Amino acid sequence: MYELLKVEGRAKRGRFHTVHGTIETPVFMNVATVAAIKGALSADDLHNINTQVALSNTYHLHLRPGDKVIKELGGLHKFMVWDKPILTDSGGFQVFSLAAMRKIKEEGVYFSSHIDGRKIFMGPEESMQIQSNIASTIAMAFDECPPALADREYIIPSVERTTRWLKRCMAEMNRLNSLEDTINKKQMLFGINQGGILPDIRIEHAKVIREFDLPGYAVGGLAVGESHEDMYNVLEAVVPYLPQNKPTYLMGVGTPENILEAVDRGIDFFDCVLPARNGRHGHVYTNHGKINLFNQKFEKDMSPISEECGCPTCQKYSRAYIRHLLKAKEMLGMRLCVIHNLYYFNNLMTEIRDALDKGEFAKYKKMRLEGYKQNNN
Ligand code: PRF
Ligand code: ZN
Repeated sequence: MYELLKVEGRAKRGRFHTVHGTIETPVFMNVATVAAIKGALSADDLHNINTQVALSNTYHLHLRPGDKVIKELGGLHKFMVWDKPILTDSGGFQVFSLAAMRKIKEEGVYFSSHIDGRKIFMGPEESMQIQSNIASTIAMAFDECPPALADREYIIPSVERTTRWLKRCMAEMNRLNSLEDTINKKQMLFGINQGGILPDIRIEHAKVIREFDLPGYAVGGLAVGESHEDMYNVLEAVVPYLPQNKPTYLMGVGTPENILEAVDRGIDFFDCVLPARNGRHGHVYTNHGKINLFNQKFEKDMSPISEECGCPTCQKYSRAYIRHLLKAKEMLGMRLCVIHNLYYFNNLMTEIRDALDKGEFAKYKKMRLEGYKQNNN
């Protein structure tokens, strides 16, 4: 259940109640694709950096260790020792981006595993069954994310199929939630809006799926290679057609700039691999742009990554030491950078929520965007 606490323009400050606790929105979900945050972070680390939601993946967990194994062991929360909300992506997107030899049919997608080449079929029912076995808090609908440059002729039938798949997801989730041995009988399903960068198709699709009265809706199919301007235009067009009294989730986005712009256009939930991936490469975020810790100029720099940062890394460690660890390929170097970066994103969302609470989001957004543009590192 979503409480809309405050609005400023289209920006929303909300609170989403789940069986695994309350999510304050806007929120950045921390990506744990294979039930692990890349960079050797533990569940304790996640608590220490104020993570609210972990995001995991149907496709990856189905392949390894297997969703049936996770179910037998009591579900993903118990398995990864994380008691707060978990959102699972449906597998559709990962099949399209990772698997080889995929074939899309009305019933679902046939593909080969990227791990051992084994042939696999996944349709809406399979995706729901896997997510039910994993027992995530929020399950995502099984959709098709069309390529960035797909034309109308490709997108229209694809979106229509995604709608038919959504109906099948709903029916299957209802069935699974009523079964005796289902771990999370209150699992929630979010629908996914598609339609490429074509506003009319986006709006038409939003009108259809909002009638399904799901607990939340995502905007998928963005950040797949289109310009930022196209992405913001789609959000401006489509978000007004998604329910304001429910969470909206922009899948796979993005940079701090993207997040500020998308919050301004009515988005509540975000996720992105960027902070963890950049952290593993020694690229760390500050209020004045990203810095590359491999840079020679940090060799003798005993200051923290950011003087303004409250993260566990910045309380103790210097740029010079972390740079040394990274160059020596010591795992601790990556770990300290990922901890800082995820904290940075989580803290950005805290600041966004505080600004919305005070009715000062516009001012906050302007201040941050100016800081990023300066890039005085
Ligand atoms: N669909 C699903 N997962 C996703 C996307 C999508 O379109 C995207 C697009 N940015 C990221 N993750 N199911
Ligand atoms: Zn820090």
